[in-house]
Amino acid sequence: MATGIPQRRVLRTDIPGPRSAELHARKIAAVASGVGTTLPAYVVRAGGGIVVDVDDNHLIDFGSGIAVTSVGNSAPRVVDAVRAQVEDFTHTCFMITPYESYVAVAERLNDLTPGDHEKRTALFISGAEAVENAVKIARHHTGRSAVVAFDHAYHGRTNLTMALTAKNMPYKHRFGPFAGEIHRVPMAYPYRWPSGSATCADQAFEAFTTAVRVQVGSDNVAAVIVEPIQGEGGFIVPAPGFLHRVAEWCRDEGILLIADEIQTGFCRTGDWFASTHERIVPDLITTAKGIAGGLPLAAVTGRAEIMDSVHTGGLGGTYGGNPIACAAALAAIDTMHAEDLCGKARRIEAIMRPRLDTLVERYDQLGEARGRGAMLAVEFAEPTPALAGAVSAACHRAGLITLTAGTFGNVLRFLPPLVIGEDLLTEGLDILDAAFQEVL
Ligand code: PLZ
Repeated sequence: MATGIPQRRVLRTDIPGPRSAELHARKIAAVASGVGTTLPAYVVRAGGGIVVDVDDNHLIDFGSGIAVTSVGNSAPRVVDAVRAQVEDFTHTCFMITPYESYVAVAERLNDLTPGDHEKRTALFISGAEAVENAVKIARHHTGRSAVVAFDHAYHGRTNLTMALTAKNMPYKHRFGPFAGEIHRVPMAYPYRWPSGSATCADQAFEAFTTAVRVQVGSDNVAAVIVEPIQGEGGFIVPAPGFLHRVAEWCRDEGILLIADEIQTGFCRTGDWFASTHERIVPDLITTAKGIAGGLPLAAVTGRAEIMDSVHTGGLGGTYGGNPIACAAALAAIDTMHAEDLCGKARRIEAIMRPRLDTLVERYDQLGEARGRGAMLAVEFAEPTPALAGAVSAACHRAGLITLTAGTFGNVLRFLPPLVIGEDLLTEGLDILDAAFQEVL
């Protein structure tokens, strides 16, 4: 790894340290309080598995900025590509005078996403914007308006994507009224399925089809949108076979299946896309986050006949597929190939998963460990955020960046950069062990 940052944890002050505390006071005075901060250690540099703060603490990164820096922060190929692009031109607007890198990103996505049918791609800036556009395209193509989303879903913070998102606090509370024609159905969430995990897939599928047929009417439904592993909802891996059956049923009913792979995509789960594990070939796929090594880029990729049904000029945006973000994406995708980051994600799982299973065995308060590749989590049995928050805070104090998630805020989730060194990964897991000992 060419990052110049030594790949080891160094604690020089409390976390956060005094300089971070000063900056945080400025943040509180200047930044809208609605914009929260998980760990107020202010960053000056980052690379590989390390984040360096203003007090020169070197923190171990188990968050990747929420699954974004999968190739590592300032990954060498990304830095070179961005630098070269910034010197050539920074923006023309692809809708005005186009450039090759946008086309090349579309070609790569058409090639990498599941299914060997003909595809087209449109580029955007944020994940939420990609989801909005996938819904626009699905409605336009089908001439139907209803959209079905799942319990525990997260799809963004814009008006339509808030409506698609399940959880009230903090995402939706007092931000309504929300976009209409969104219908919610149960997710096959094995750990919390009332009659137990064995019956989960069958019963959830039955509940899904009944709700869509009886309450909405299949003919009215443009699309079903689903995260193949639910991210913010708590790294919920659907009961085996559930999504495959949903996909087949949708196809029979003429309903489009949108896979939101914004958090799961680009090697995170040990394959290019998590849909592959679920044996589904979505009609439309939304991507963002890991796509461009930290630059803002998002995409909708889908069947050519669906994507091309929209009239010219119907899709776009000033910055969508910005040339710097496209250069970064091409370099990030090259890095994923060259460094076999799908293999690295599986290796991370092989190291982390037994350690998480041991925690579950050791602590009654933990319900289960789950996830795939480098998208792993433990869920506390109690559906309240207290313990996950306390363990996460203990990790932060010890210099390990961890995140929580879950409808009940009771899930500790781990999203290390896929390039993280194994020593650092193990050290992070030791810190996690110690944090459990401290709190429980
Ligand atoms: N779809 C599956 O995970 C973003 C949200 C963080 P944007 N998840 C992180 C927060 O609290 O705002 C996400 C996602 C899935 C859509 C999105 C939205 O992507 O790039 O944040 O708009």
